[in-house]
Amino acid sequence: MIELYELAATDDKQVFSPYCWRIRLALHHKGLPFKSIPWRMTEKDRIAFADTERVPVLVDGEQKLSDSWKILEYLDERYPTPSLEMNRAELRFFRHWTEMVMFPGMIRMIIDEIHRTVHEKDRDYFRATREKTFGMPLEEFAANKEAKLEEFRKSLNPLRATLKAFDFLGGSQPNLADYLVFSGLMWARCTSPMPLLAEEDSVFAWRERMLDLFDGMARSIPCREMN
Ligand SMILES: N[C@@H](CCC(=O)N[C@@H](CS)C(=O)NCC(=O)O)C(=O)O
Repeated sequence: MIELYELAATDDKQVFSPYCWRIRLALHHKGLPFKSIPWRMTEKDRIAFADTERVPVLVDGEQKLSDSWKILEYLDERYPTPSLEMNRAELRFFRHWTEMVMFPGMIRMIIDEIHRTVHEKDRDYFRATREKTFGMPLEEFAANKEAKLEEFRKSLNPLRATLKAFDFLGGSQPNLADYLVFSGLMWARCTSPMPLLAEEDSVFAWRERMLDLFDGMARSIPCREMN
């Protein structure tokens, strides 16, 4: 069976990495059963066999793959039906939009909460590496959440406008665009108590539909969000 190494909190079931969520959703989309292997950031030795220090890592027989992007390409080539249904240029846009606009907009509100969520053995490592990256204490980086929330919600306007006309970014059914964006929202939902979406928002309604997919798979994951 396919094995997926995923970043987990103290609870093995609380998987929260947006990069791992992409793969988890793609596997469900393709109806491929897999075994989730919970992993923590300080367990580099456990994924060294795939020549990486980061998850996701996917093991499929002889194949040992890292990097969410390479894994998605592999899955669509090896298991073409049902397809993830996007052409490569569209896909690239959604990847870059999530990684360059959405994730940076979110991390400035949730990084202190991610620190509370990670497994206790990862906490010092997480603080040290992220404070080095951002050049300031996590709490300072995450200050003024309310003002940032307004800005973040505005950044979702293109998504909002699209979801007023379609149930999913893929049209009547979800495709990889939906999974890429939803994975980012799962990152926040699993790690932060602050609701990022207002209940009357069309993005909220879409997220509800995404939470219902695959028999409520994403809804069943332990989360910290309060709505
Ligand atoms: N470009 C990589 C990024 C993967 C990544 O950054 N994974 C994080 C989890 S969200 C990780 O493993 N971090 C370990 C660390 O920071 O040491 C991908 O798309 O797979």
